[in-house]
Amino acid sequence: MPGTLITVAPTGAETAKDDVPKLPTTLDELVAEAKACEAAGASLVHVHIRDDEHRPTLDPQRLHDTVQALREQTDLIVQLSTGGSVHDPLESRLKVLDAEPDSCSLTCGTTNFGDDVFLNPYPFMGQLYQQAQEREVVPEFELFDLGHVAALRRLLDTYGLPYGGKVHVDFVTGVPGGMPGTVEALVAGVQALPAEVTSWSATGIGRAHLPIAAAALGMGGHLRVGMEDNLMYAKGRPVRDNAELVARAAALADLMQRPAITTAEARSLLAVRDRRARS
Ligand code: KMH
Ligand code: ZN
Repeated sequence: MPGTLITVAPTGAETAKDDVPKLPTTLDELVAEAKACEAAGASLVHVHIRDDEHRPTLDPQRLHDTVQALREQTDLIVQLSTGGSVHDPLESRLKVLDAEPDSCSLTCGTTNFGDDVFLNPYPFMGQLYQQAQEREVVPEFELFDLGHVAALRRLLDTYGLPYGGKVHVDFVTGVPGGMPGTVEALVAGVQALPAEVTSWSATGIGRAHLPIAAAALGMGGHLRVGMEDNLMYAKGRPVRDNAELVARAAALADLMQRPAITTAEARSLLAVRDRRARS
């Protein structure tokens, strides 16, 4: 089995800074956290940004500055969320790629999201996918539900392969309204994947975090961890920072004899275009 790609999702859009002051919401906090996560074994960072009041935003200039700062100060693959928050309009989400990330998330269907709805109509997915192909941005297909696998298949059949020819998907399990964070649901999802898929990762929201990580490692999958998905390190013990979640994932991967891969190996696994400045 291959080594393990560790993705960190440090911030998300659904947790308030007031509730979790350790959440990295400023650019300085995000970059510092990203550096620590890279040192702990992460090779990809999934990014949501916040405004001066720590509220989720898709402000184009801020997105651009964030991509540049992460690219200058880390070697992580920079993946911007095109999901944003459940309140972001589709038009703003379609402008995210203007910031020229290495990768972008692309959710493969609408999902109930607690009391809200995370909207992803098929025409929006198609538009975003074609934009990613044209701009040579590698998508990570986010699968929140089994039906999303069918939508992914339709997308690949209709528009062909992503830039670089690799197809990487991420199972986001345990969202209230999506597929449960169980080993059974993950196995069903993996078994249904189209043949074009070259790599997959998985995350479990909240208490599903560790069982899903262990199952993914056992099945040859990769890992996503981070405070977007999990705010508790253990029962009664809040997460101190993202790096400790990455360090735990790396230790688990080591134990399973699938050590964390380097950023260079991750770039090759996902076939991202090299946008780093040459010196
Ligand atoms: N914040 C969720 C509504 C993504 O980043 O693409 C959507 C999300 C998925 O986090
Ligand atoms: Zn996200």
